[in-house]
Amino acid sequence: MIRLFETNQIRKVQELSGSLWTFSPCSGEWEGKEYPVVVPCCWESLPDFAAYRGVGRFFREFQAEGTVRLVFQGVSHTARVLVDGREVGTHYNAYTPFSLLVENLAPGSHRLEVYADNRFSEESALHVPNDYMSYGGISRGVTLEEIHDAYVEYLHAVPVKAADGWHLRLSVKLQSTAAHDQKAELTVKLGEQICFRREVMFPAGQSLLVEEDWRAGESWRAGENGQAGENWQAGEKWPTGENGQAGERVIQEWSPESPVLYPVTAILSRDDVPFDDLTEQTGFREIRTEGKDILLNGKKLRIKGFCRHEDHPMYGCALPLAAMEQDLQIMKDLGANAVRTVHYPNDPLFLDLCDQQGFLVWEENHARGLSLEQMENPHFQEQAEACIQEMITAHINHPSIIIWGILNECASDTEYGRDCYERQYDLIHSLDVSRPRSSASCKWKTDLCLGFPEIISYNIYPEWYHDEKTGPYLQDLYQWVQEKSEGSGRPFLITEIGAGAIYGYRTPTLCKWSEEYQAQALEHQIKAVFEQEGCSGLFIWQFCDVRISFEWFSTRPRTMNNKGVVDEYRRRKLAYDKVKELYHSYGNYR
Ligand code: ADA
Repeated sequence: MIRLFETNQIRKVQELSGSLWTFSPCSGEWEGKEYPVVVPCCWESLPDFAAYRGVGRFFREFQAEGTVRLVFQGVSHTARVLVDGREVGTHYNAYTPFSLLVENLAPGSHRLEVYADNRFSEESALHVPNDYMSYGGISRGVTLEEIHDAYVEYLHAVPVKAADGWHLRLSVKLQSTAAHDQKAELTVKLGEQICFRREVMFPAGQSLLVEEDWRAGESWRAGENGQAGENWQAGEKWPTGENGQAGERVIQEWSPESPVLYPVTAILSRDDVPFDDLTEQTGFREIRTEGKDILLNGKKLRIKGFCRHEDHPMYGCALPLAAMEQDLQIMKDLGANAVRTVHYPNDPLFLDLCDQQGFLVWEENHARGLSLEQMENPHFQEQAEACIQEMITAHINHPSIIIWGILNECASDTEYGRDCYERQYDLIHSLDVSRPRSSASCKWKTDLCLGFPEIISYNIYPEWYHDEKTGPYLQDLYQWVQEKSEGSGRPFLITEIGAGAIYGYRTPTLCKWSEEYQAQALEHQIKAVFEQEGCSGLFIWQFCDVRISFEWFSTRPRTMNNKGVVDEYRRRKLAYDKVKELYHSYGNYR
């Protein structure tokens, strides 16, 4: 399963994941041996490969003819893709999607091979030995699409609240695969309501961006026959007028309390015969900052969040839908309303779950704790920026995403680092101005980048890495930010706070690593953050214990990051009930 809704009614799409492939390691003791695996799959899930770092080959057959588009939601971390033995493309970064066009396939069976590489090297500036695991494999879904001589590459529908009601800023990227110029009709619909229809001219083999501002106003009319489209997801009856004809409806806002989603579809046709389409979902909600507040639909938001890695002892980073939903259920049970996708863009299925269930998301590009030297890697800028580009292009429609983050705990205290932050913030704005931007800093009062983002965010660990009391420590930082830094007057968030505990380690000595100590530290930390005037909330570090790179063993018992409120099997630690009580005692708004 790739998405929670049907993305295409006309374009033929075949899912290649969710089925058996063959995996074969390319080095080591078992080189060349073949294993059946169900993709998505991290090879660490296989008994012999729990610690394999290298290249792995995944292959299977598929039936197709003509031009096809292969879409990979994520291969960890570097992919080389071959069809019938011929290389058709490569991609770097486990956490962003990519697609490849393969033309002129003869009718019949073809072989798809994916070489996934999870080694660390200078070529990989973002996947480095780190406080989380860089798994190996095809970690997210794969599809095969049948393409005609032109197709919709993406459809962006960004809601904007204006004085005259809701607007949708629509951008449709079209791609021609033909050797000659051609014409087609492009229609974009919200549900069954046509937003616009227009003739488009494709220069041979080129792409085309069609943009339109569609005004929904306060109300709008449903389709002529009064029916909802087949993709209608809002879970409610489509409005019909008195005689069963089209009815009037008021746009319903998306919010945590009422996460209403609307399907948006782009259709390409010729002589009224449709030949390609793409459906996305949107939610009408407004997220912006005003003074020191983050406003969701005009209300002052209180974030009660968790940092969550995509990590599971049985699946590595390739979590199946059921495991994703279980994580969401646990976070909701804990009283949380938000998740931070540390430290990379997430699987679209998880974001779909958040959209559907009104769970707020801070999504960030892939980077964790890179030093100045690591940021000076010649590949760093290009890889980090490609990640932003791919993240926003793929995820801009998710109403659950309310903040774009960049460069967690990187060298924001250096001049070179500052240039990188500025470029990346600018890049986000060139792609999406509808959401505030931020970065989780650990640079205390030496951060040079606080003038760029709309929201100032800090990772702090009082009562864990040092023993200062959280209240005064936070107050001191907050005052410095508001009175002496370039971030003065902006919203302030705690993007990490927490303490470690080894599941099952109980002791009345209240020493660090015990469940008792973690529960006490989190109680102090959460209360201090919520009591800090002007602070918009926090993301607890972290949701569950996660595996880390072996190189990080020295400060990490079990070579795990043990700051989860649940352990890696999602078993509750003592802190669970304390966090639950505190999170439930504060509402979504301040
Ligand atoms: C940092 C970092 C996290 C994690 C955490 C910790 O703030 O952003 O990825 O490493 O510290 O556990 O120390």
